Amino acid sequence: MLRNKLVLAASVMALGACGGGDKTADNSAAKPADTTAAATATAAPAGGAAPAGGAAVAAAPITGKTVEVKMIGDAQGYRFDPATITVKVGDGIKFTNVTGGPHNVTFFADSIPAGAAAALNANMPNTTSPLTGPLLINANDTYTVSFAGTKAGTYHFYCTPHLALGMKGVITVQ
Ligand SMILES: [Cu+2]
Repeated sequence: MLRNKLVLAASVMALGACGGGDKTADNSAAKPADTTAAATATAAPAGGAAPAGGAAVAAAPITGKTVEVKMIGDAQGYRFDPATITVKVGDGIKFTNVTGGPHNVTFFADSIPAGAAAALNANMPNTTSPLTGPLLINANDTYTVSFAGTKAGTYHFYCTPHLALGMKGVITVQ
């Protein structure tokens, strides 16, 4: 009995090891297909077809100043400080998790200038879904959004974990 268990355990371990190995093998095996797909995708725009849906908009780096905004959660509530910000096209905003995180930066898709979503989304690193920045878990974690290549107008935004607690703000881009 004991011996069978040991053999079984060894088999499971071996399977586990194989599983890891298979993963690598699968990745390798998938590469040729991926390369083909990439080559096809690259060839399509070269053929004159425009990239669909503006998905291929490139990130535009900050060319102007960077405004700092604190993300705070304390006895007085959850807030961006300042919550009303004015920048110019080309400027950026650096959000810093000061207290009470995790916080993030999410834009209301229906409360930004028409046609601005693709450029804004491209300027948001590591989005977890469209116009949704990653969670800043630790104090002093920062998240910077460039407004280069975006449109003038008002951009309403909020912190996903604390929206219900009123953690939101508005950016005016001139
Ligand atoms: Cu928050």
